Formats: sequence, structure tokens, C-alpha cells
Amino acid sequence: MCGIVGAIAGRDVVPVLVEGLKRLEYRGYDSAGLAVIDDGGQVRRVRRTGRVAEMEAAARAEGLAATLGIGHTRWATHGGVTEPNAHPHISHGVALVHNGIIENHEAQRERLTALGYAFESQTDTEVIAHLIHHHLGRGLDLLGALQATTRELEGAYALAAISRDAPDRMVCARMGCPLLIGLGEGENFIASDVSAIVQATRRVIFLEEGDTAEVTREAVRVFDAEGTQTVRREHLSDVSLASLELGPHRHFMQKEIHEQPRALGDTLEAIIDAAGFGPALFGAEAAEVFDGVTGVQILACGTSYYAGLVARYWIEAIADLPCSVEIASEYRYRRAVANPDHLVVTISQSGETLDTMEALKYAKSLGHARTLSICNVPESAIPRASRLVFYTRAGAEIGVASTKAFTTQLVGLFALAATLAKGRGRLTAEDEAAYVESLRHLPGSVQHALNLEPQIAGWAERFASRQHALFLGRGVHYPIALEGALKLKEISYVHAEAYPAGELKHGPLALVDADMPVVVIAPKDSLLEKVKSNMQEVRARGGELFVFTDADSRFGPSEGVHVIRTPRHVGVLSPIVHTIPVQLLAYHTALARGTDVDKPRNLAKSVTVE
Ligand code: HGA
Repeated sequence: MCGIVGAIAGRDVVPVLVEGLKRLEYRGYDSAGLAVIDDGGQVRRVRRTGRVAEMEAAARAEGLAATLGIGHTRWATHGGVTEPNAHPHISHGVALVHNGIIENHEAQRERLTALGYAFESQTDTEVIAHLIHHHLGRGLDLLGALQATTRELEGAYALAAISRDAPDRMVCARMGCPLLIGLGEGENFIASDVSAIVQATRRVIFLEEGDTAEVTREAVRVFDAEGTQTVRREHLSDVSLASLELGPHRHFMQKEIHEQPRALGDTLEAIIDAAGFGPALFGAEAAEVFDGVTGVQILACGTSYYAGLVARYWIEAIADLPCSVEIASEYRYRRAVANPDHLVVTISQSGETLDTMEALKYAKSLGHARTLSICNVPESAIPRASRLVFYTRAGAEIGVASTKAFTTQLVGLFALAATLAKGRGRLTAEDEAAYVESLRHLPGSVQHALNLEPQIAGWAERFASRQHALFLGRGVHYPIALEGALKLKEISYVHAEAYPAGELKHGPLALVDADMPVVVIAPKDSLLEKVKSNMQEVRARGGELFVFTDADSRFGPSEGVHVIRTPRHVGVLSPIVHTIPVQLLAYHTALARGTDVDKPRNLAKSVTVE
């Protein structure tokens, strides 16, 4: 979703801002803009709907150059995708960019209109620019005006502002949306995501909820929610430039699918090194938090929710603990009954998914004190609000459709199931050794599945001309069918639905005919015979089957039944391996249909609004 970058330096910052905005493109956006204070002390602004490259060309044509500026990629929430709605917004020499939603913008708009301010956009954001200007008029300096403004805002925001009357500084604020400050030599930066500034510096300070800050070339002053000057720890970011670049691949999604053996290997490292499971994998307090846990409540959205559904099978079967999984945006708005002995697990690639964050806050307000986050981005909001964390080590995930984040989340969740089981005396030493051994082989098994790409690409040609598809699975592979259907929808725009295979005859079978391809996840597990019966039901109605199975199933092709086999059954980790073919099927179907794989229409990467 929206992205912010700001820079103050002794050199021209326009190229820094443009490069930062390009690195934020992956988050999904519909317009881009930047504002600078030029040598003549004037605010100059360029905005365009569409790609950053178009905005960059316009900035070049105008000869924009300056040592202070802010930039933004906008994913519209309030007001259409138009140039006047694009950020930065300007009020009498104050330029401002904003991520998030201001909930009391209507009341503020009325008040500011009565004060004589004229509005140029339909956004919620514009009130903030006018409020800062209004408070400057009361004699406050830029930081004071920002602080007075934030006291009047309700909602979520990350803000950065500059003013022609203070050409030696930027100011910024954070509430509910991530924001960080990058520290350079004689130059400093502001960004919503470290990838925006990693080309300039790796030294970063993460702002905390309610913080405001003033950033000059030489100094950074941070103030907490009470307005007291404070010190926030400096971190050295390990985001690699290579993970932000495409390299030889056509798309980030393709790159990230193929990175999975490495991503899984990195995520597994701590388990393999310890040759077993234990609370240490989840943080210093984990032994205490896990002690006496009588159940697990998982909260997540989208693909992460499906990871939670897989985990439910593992947690109940291996750890013998009841586990419920709920969509975060539903949980947060219902009257839920909390059991303080249940562990609340939130799953979010970015660690900033707003619905998941709010669900976590709600769970805590209900009395849940045992909280664990499974997350891919260090120091992001959700792990910081949780007592325990398992960091997946997938590396930056740029493609909007999640791939390596999902499979590495599954590793974290499997480790959780095994650790809880061990703590409860439910894991024998032999089982533990066997699980570690399976995990050790996981990157290799995933590589074997990746090697099936040419066959899967052949199937994708046939899906490209279809309007609909069904995905079936049973047991722990049902969530993989859900994930396969979601991937296909997200990036190829083919309508797809997933069902537990046994549910077919209760309704969806009515949809099956020769035009409805049916994808089945059917590895050699205890449910295979049941799944085979469900496949017969499809064939009997003329449906065409596309079956992903493993060599141990001995399930072969026949008329109307196409089969692709992974080399061997990998036991309890089979859902992870069977994710790879459905990812590849979606990717190649999208390629065949010519859609924008990394930036699917209407979608954004980090979903930081409700
Ligand atoms: N509400 C603002 C910013 C939207 C946003 O943060 N999207 O991720 C707008 O609509 O311009």
C-alpha cells in the first residue's frame, strides 16, 4: 500500500527519492509524487497517476533538484485515483505525505473550511497539511505544529512534512503505520519501509507508536507520545539489495517461488542446529508463555490465514491441543470469549497487516497475555506488540502474491506444533528425530517439486482460456487447495474456488462439466482413497481432473485425468511441498494470460488499511 520516503542531504535528493519510490512500488500503488524545497526556498511538487517512472520523467522535465524533499506512492482509500488526490498535499508552503486513514477527517475539514482553508482534493490526508499550517500560524515551529496536529487526529498514520519556512529539516510522526529514520553521514532519511532507503544507508531507527521526530542533516530528535524527548535504539538492517532486485527472472513472483529451497533452509537453520525443537526458537520468554497453554487461537488474513489452517491440523494432531483459526478482520469485530491459557498466534508476512494488528490488540484487551507472532519483517509492528516471535527468514518478498512467506510460515508453525508437543510430553525422541530429519530434507523436496515447472507450465496453457476452476483437497491438504485457488484468482484473474473434496457432493458438484477444470491435491496420505472416490464423482460428470500427487500414491493418468507427481511422499510436511505446484500453476496461467504478475490489479502488498 502507500509508501513514504524523505531525504535531507548536501546533495540533490531527487534521485534518492525517485529510487526510494521505485523500491516501494512492490507494495502496490496507483499514483506517485514528490515535493522539494528548491534553492530559491520554494516548494515544488510533481505528481502523476500511474507509475513512478512517469512521475520521474515529469520531475526530470521540470529540472527538479533540491537538498530536501519527500515522496509518496499512494494506494487510494479516500478519493479517486486522480492527480489532485495524489500526495504530497500542500498548504501554504507546507508539503505533507501520509500513509493510513484519518477517521475524523470530515469534522476537521468542516473546521478548517470555517477557518478559511480551501480544499483541492477529496482525500482524508489534506486536512493534516492544513492543520500543520494552522498551528504554524499560532507561532509553533514545524515540529510543534506537527505535534499539535497529531493530537487532533484520530485514526492511523505515518506522516512526513517539510515547510518552505524551515528548509533545514523534515518532521515525521507515527501512529498505527510503520515509519523509520535512516541515518547517513551528513544526510538523513525517512521511510515507511527500509527497502526505500537501503541504497543510502542501513542504519535505521524504528519509530514507536505515538512518536514524532525532527530530522536535520546532522541530527535526529525523537519525542514519545507524551512529547518527551527520547532515544530509540539504532538497528543495522540486513535487507539485501539482491533481494530487492529481479536478477535474471521475469517477475519477482517467479524469483521468490524459486528462492524457496534457500528461504526454507535459512528458516530451518536454528532447528537443524539445535537438532530439535524447544521454546528458545520463539524468544526468551517462550518457556514461561508456553507453560500451561491449553489451546491455540490463530489470527491471520489471506494466505497467512491458510497457513493457520494447516497449522490447526498439526497442533491438534501433534501437540494434542485444541486450535481455532479465524480471519483477523472477523475476530476483531465480534464478541469473542477469551481463555487466558490459550496462546494467540498472529501470522503476517509484513508484520504490519492492520486487520491482524487490530485483532491482536483486541485479543489482548480480552485478557490474552500469551501472544506469539510469525512474521517475516524484523522489528515490524505485530512482533513488537507480541511477547514471542518466530521470524521466517524468507528475505524481502516483493511479489504481491505471497509464496516464500507462506511456506516459511508453515515451517514456523510446524516448529510451534512440535515444540508445544514436546513441552507437553507428547513428542517421543524418535518422532522428534524423524521430524528434524524430514525438515532437513525439505529444501531438497521443494527443489524436486520446482523441477516439475515445465509440465505445470504445459497445464497452465489449458487453464489460460478458462473462466473458472475448482480446487479440491482433504485434511491438511485442503488449505493448500484454498491457497492454490487464491493464487490463481490473485494473479491470473481466473475465478477459482476450493472445497474439501468430501464437500463436493453437497453443492459444488453442480458446477462440474467439461468446461470446469478441477485441480486435486492428492498425496499418498490416509485420505487418498477417499479423494480417489471424490475424483470419480467428477469424472462421472465429465469434469477434467488435474491431479498433483506423489510417486508413492501410484495414481496414474487416464482419459480426462492428468497427473503430475512429486518424487516421493514427505509425510507430515507434504502440504509444504504440494504448495509449490499450485504456485507454479497460478504463475504460468497468469503468464499465458498476460496479466501483471507482480502487481495484480486492485491489490497491494502490505495491507495497512482496513
Ligand atoms: N488515506 C490516504 C492514504 C491511503 C493509504 O495509506 N493507503 O495505503 C489516501 O487515500 O490518500
